Amino acid sequence: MNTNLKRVLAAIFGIVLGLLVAIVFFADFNKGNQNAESNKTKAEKVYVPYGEKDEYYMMASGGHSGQLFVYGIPSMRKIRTVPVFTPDPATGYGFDSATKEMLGGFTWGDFHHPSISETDGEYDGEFLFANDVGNNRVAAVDLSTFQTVDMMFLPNMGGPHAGVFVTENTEYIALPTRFARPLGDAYATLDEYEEEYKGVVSMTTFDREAKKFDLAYQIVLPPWSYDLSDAGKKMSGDWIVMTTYNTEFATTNLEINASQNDRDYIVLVNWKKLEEEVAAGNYDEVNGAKTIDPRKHKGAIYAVPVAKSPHGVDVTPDGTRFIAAGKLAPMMTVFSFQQAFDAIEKGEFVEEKYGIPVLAYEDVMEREVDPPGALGPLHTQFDDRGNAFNTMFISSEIVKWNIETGEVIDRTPTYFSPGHSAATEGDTVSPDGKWIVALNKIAKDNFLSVGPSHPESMDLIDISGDKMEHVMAAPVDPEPHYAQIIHRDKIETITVYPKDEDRKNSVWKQEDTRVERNGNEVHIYGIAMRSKFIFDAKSERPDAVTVKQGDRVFFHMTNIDLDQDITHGFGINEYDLNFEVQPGQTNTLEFVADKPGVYPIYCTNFCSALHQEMSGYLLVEPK
Ligand code: K7E
Ligand code: CUA
Repeated sequence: MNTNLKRVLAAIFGIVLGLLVAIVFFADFNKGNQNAESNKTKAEKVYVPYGEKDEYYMMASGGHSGQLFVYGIPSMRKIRTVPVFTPDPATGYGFDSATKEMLGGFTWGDFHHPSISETDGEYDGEFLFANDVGNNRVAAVDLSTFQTVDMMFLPNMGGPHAGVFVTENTEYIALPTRFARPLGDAYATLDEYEEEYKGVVSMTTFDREAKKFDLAYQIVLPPWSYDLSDAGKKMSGDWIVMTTYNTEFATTNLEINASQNDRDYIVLVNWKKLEEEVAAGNYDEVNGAKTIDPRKHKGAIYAVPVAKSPHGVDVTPDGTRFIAAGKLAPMMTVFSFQQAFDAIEKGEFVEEKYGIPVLAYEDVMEREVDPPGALGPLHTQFDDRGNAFNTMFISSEIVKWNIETGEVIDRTPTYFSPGHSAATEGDTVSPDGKWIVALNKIAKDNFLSVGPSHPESMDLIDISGDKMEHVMAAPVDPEPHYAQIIHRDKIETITVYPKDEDRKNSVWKQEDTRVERNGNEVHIYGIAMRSKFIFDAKSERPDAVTVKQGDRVFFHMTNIDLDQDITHGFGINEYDLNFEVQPGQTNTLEFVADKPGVYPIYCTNFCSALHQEMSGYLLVEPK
């Protein structure tokens, strides 16, 4: 080949290569531009300018951390961790006397389902209820202070996983159990499972004035496992519905043995009727609880078959239907309350199980929704336009479909494996259809790596249009199972605890501070204020206390700084103790001074420029 030809070919090659590079460059540039454009719109949707606040609170359960996580929506910024079932050194929750007693000696909990108190089927923003699958407790968080104010241990339960959910006016906070156990802490071998083990539903009430739980009654059901349940609304307001699995009574290798039957059941309970039974004295007392047995109490408990091993059942905002999500059967089943009521009225049952009349599937089922390729439906949420949203654990997506027609409207991927999702005002009679947050079990490579175990992830999805739009993802500590999202206008917090001169153990004037000895009990009535502790104003050193080894010591501390956000901490060096008093609060720390020596006391919560000077001494005289 002559050099001229070579040059010509090289020139042509160069031009072609240049064009290719240009095309690729511009194509990429365009793609980048488009992404930048859509990223910009997404960013604008979640950006909350300084000085403004998020529109919603998201109250997410903290799973086996036993805590409540509070997030702002749409920014997805974490605002606070509220300790509920687990002691928290940072706030001294579980260290001061009141919260220590409330925790009942337990050091962990497994919180799955938050439920905000309701009035007329709307979140009223006063309290939030929490279930502890780990240690059979129910708790209430006061949403004016974001502090846990009451907790009750539930007898006869084996992990109240299938709650909490509240009835329309918070008449009841319901908690069905996950695992069957013999009643009253009795012993029975697993061979006696079918006869001796029971599935129990706890119906608790909450007195908002006294901020106290009460166990109204328990429903004793067959040893099926109950899964996430819901309360009826409006026309179905007197009812609760619960899914079951392991109706096979498997006692080992549940993975296989509890998935044998093609159908399990949805259990329908008329709580109003049972309330009347209990009021009429028709109950048995077991281990301190009033119990109702469907074999003795007719006309209030029914079952309807459902596709195998359902995980969740949710009542539509208008209260006309309940939707079961299949878990093992890849579909959502829509059931009609009216059809169920009609069948009950006519007395049309296919069989009876443990005294529970079973309705025919065809009689109650309205529609099966089976989007192709959508696998592992778990839970259902709603918008304001008649649509349902289902999380698909296995195919990692959210499916939006129309409740009336069953038509699938949209599908959007999640990153990855969502359990629940939470829609804004989603469990009320009027969801507002703005946002949905997918609560994913697996984050994989979404965030900076922190080693083999990753955080969970939450996807924020805009559901205000026909098409869902995935806007952003945020990491979250393990593990929010469920969350509720409430509009900020419904939450009214206080800024300081009101000054109450009659409050037990409180001291408001410096001259009233004192140390009282009663046998080997020493009570210190003290004040915490910027920037000192006063245990006894009359003493030469008001910020030092001397006790004897073996004394039982009570520090009753009142924070008299009635100013927003001036919280004082109270740590005792080497005594493994710390607690806090929020503005206007009185708290007590009780312990035995069993270690002789000199122990510095200091404020652990940065409160002023002289925070470092806010300290004192505990002197423990050797025996
Ligand atoms: Cu589905 Cu405990 Cu509500 Cu987790 S549960 S996902
Ligand atoms: Cu009080 Cu720091």
